[in-house]
Amino acid sequence: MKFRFLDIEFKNPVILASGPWWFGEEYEGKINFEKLGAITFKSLTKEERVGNPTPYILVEDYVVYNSVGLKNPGINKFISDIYEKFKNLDTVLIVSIAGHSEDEFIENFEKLSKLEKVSLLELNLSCPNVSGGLFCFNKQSIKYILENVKAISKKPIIVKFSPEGEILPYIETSLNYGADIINLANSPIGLKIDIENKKPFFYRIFCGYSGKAVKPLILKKVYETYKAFKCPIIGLGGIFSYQDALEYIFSGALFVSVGSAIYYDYKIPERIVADLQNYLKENGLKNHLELVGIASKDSF
Ligand code: RRO
Repeated sequence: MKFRFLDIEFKNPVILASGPWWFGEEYEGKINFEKLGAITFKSLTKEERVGNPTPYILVEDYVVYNSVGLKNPGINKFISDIYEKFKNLDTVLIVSIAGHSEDEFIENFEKLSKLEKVSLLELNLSCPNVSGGLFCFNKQSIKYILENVKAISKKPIIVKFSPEGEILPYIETSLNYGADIINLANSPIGLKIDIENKKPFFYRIFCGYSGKAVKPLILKKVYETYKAFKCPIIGLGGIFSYQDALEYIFSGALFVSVGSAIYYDYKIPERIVADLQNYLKENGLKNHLELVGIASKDSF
């Protein structure tokens, strides 16, 4: 199932998404990270952030709501503690970068790109739970950040988008300024009402939501993006099984990323790897590459 892309060897196309597993904590010894194609740490900012007033997360049958607000230990602590713990794992490491300003993104990128075992850097331009987090809808911000980070390092860059609205023009800008991979997508923004208290459930009122319910919305974005640009895409949203993963791959995703599914069963990412492997074997394929975008070809 392994393949090379951007000079990096991936064991398989299954990525552990940024966010739900934080920095390991509760999942160490449960998720076998080395079975996965890559793992992405939760987004980092220059300074530690405590996040939004709790609750952070609510899990329902088909939706996971979150209002975490970029809670993270800050870059220095990540480098001294967390990176040290993970750096010798036999899987591809991806860091996710956030910031309150364009310049903070660049500063954070500069530090994180120096970490030898970090193979790819993801610019999270689409945090739904902090004010001003949606840099992905501002072409000037995209251009400024990408021009600067491209000048700092040759490591491949992922740009993570919101799935809401007309995103193709912003994806085009990202690709024009050197984005290597487009991540589709971050959590759309929704609302949860607490009917006992007759109030919004989360302190910031609106929240990100993910889980099974978001798959059709994001699959459409993957399909449209692949058709328009034939660019490398990470599909993320509602992937709970190898069948979900195949829908994304057939629509144009080169990678599939598993996020909040782990709140239901932390073995799901590994199960998807094993089931994809069986599917490829049964179909006489060495890896998934020739399946990418197969459903978006102009066949009808
Ligand atoms: O921390 C969060 O609230 C958060 C982030 Br940074 C993000 O990118 N996506 C999300 O759903 N939550």
